[in-house]
Amino acid sequence: MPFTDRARIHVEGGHGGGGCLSFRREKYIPKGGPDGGNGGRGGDVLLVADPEQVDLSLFRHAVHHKGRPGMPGEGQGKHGRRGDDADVRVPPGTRVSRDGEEIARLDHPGDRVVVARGGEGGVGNRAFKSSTHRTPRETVPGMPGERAWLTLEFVAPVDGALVGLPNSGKSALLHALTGAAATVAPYPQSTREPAFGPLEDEFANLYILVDLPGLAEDGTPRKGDHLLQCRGARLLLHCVSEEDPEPAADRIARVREAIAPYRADDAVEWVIATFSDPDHPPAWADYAVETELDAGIDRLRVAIADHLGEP
Ligand SMILES: Nc1nc2c(ncn2[C@@H]2O[C@H](COP(=O)(O)OP(=O)(O)O)[C@@H](O)[C@H]2O)c(=O)[nH]1
Ligand SMILES: [Mg+2]
Repeated sequence: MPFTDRARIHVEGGHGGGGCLSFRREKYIPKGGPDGGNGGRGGDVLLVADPEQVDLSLFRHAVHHKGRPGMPGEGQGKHGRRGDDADVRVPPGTRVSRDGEEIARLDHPGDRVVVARGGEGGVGNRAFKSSTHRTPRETVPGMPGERAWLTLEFVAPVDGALVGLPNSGKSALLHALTGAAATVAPYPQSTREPAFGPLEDEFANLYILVDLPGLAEDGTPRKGDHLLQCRGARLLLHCVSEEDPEPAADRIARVREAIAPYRADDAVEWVIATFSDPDHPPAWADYAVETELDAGIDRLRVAIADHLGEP
């Protein structure tokens, strides 16, 4: 299943159970009083942050989520049971919006939020009895639950993100830094999926890096890009190939513009020259690597860990 960081789901609270119309029937008592009970409330739909979920791919097929209906009231004054809630499990790091407005964030495991309330249960005829109204026949039906279309957005908990144009050496660098196997190939757009890799420092601290292949050659986001994942990163490693004949400044500007809407405002960006010589980095770069020769990788790894390890 491809990595999924956006989903649309429909949620609907359970219908409230109906109020009951009933009169007591007992032997030798011809006209028993009203005894219809109330209906139970419908179940709510909740989103629950569950660390076992790693993305939103479940919701490619599971679109509709409903609370269970409340049970109707019964005779002998019995109230209907409340409908069960529907717990919809999302990965921690999920934001929820409705009509373009954020309504909830589930950042930590166990966070939960009601997104559609179940309908109120109805009222049975017993509740309408009074000294002047001894045989009420009125009842109130159960109410429908709330419904809504919601947009879910998931940002994976990463520390750093590798961004850049196709063929700028992102996947090769992720592999060199973390050992994670992202597809490395000498043709653009060979990878469509973000790849995650753990960078380990000398104290066995782990920092998660993600390779984001979302940009096209011209710097525009491609369909199915996962640039949203930039938002989680505190450090952006902007890979720029020194082999490319187009001026680096132009390419750098293009990528910055493309990721601007997604990146966290306080994220730090480093320009990493790839296909380069770590001993003679170009003026426009913060770091330089020659990934094929494993040159400059250790220095960069230490710098990344130092930066991310700062409180
Ligand atoms: N010589 C050299 N080749 C590299 C370097 N970085 C990447 N490559 C090669 O360039 C091609 C594209 O790299 P890749 O990591 O797939 O680029 P991506 O599209 O940004 O992920 C692959 O064949 C890599 O092996 C580098 O620093 N030096
Ligand atoms: Mg790649």
